[in-house]
Parts: sequence; C-alpha cells; structure tokens
Amino acid sequence: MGPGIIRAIGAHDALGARLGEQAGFDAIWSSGLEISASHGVPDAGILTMTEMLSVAGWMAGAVSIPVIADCDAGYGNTTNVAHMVRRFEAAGVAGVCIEDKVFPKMNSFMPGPQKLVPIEEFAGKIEAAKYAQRNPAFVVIGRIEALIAGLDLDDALRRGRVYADAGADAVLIHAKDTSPERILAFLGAWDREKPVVVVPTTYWSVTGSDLERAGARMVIYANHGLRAAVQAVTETFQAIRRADGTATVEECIASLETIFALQNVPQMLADADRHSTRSNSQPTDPPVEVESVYESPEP
Ligand code: SPV
Ligand code: MG
Repeated sequence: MGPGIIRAIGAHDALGARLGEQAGFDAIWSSGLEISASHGVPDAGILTMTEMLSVAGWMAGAVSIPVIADCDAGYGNTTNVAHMVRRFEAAGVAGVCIEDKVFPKMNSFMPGPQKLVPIEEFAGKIEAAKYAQRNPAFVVIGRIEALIAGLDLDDALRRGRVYADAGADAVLIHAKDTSPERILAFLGAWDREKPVVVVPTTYWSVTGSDLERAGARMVIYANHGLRAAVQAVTETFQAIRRADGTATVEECIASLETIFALQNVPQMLADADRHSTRSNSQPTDPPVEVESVYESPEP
C-alpha cells in the first residue's frame, strides 16, 4: 500500500466494479454481503467459495484497479485457506480478507451472537494464506471481529497484533458502533507497521480524510452500491406501476447508451471494424490446393 488512504467501494458484479472505477475509487471490495444479497440469500456462509470466486474473478477482469475479495472466514481450515488463496490469485484478484469468525459466519450487522475462533487458530490461517500465495504482491488482510463479538478494545488490539505478527499484510478492524470513537482509539493505540483497514458502515459521520488523519490506510464503503441500487430500482418499479407506463421514469434512469458504454460496446465495434478492415483490404492467401497436399502416392 502506498502513502495516503486507499478508498475502496463494495460491488457484487463486474458492472458495479466498473461504476466504482469510473467514480474514481482506488480499489473494489468484492463484498460477501452484496454478493449474497444479489443471489437472494443471507450473508451467512451459504454461497460457496467457488461462487464467490466466480464473481470476484469477473470483477477483476472488468477493471484495472485492484479487487480485494471478502473471503469470510476462509471457507474452512488452513488447507481450505491455502487453496482459496491460490484460486483467488489465479483469478486476478489483488488480495483477500479473512475474518476471525467461526464457520458458518454471520454478517457482522446481523442480530444474534457472533462467535470467534481462538486467536492462534486464526493466526494459523493467516500463515497458511501467506505461505500459499505465489505472487509476492498478493495481499492478505486479517480481519478482527472482536468489537463485533462484544469484546473490548484490548481484545481487538491483542488479536490484531497476533495477526500482524503472523504475516497479515494489513489488519481490518470492524465495528458496528454508531460513533467512530472506538475505531479512532484502535488507530491511536495501533503499534505495528502493518496498515489498518476500516469499514465505516455504521459510524458514517467520519470522512475518509478524518480516518486518514487518524492513521487508517484503507477505508471500505462496503455496501453502498447495493443499497443505492435497491432503493433506486424499488422507486422506479413503483413509479412504473403507478403510471402504468415508463413515461415518468425515462428521465431518471440510465440511457441504453450508458449501459452500452459500461459493456464496452463502442470498443467491441471498433475492434470488429479493425479486424474486418484487415480481411477486406489485404489480399487473401491463395486457397490451399488440398489435392496437391494430399496427393495420392505414385502407384
Ligand atoms: C461485506 O461487505 O460483506 C463485509 C463488510 O464483510 S460488512 O458487511 O460490514 O460485514
Ligand atoms: Mg463480508
């Protein structure tokens, strides 16, 4: 990670990732919550690693900024984590984030208890992830869920230090507080060189610059694309039902040209033109005389 805070935006498909890149974000967060919701299932360890990988791979292929994949608790034990790292790396994903929760994980904002794995068990997963990667630039983020699970700042710091020392390239401190106070306190007390990542979903009064000044190196706006889309689609569908037609919404929705641009249609047409120009303007090779090649042997 370079100097300055990295601003990442959550996405659940290649189109969302392109919108994030177009808006000027530095990285894409392949969000487990968004991907689960887009499949109509809870973010509770229901989708498989392969399903998450497929989406993350599409995103990585669609943008030129890094994609960081939310890999929940690593889909199993250290062996699963090692396999996971190799697969995400091969799919062109820049890095993964794993969290210290038990399988099946529950989304951090869901009501009900949150169970953590023992510190050393999670440190083993981080070691396994770092050992498995082939590209030295691949990033492994260790996510601390202590505050989410009802533990205190000291527990969170203790876990974070162990994960950083086990080789995590960064730690992510998560919280569902409505005030940034404890996250700012964590940043103030952090005593390792490794960067800290934050996710201000519920403590949204802070800006990226506030977090940067407090020492955070990456901020993830994890689910705002999904929530914006759900709101906009709901309103549009209701308006169409109310008006019994689309006249009232035409001005408010993206044009087909915008959609085509996001699909790279102009590029596709330009490429097709170039290649067809070549076949029209260049003399074609003389047809191969099949008979002469496969002459029957002299009797
Ligand atoms: C996600 O986007 O799936 C995350 C962040 O893990 S959160 O939903 O805040 O737990
Ligand atoms: Mg998640």
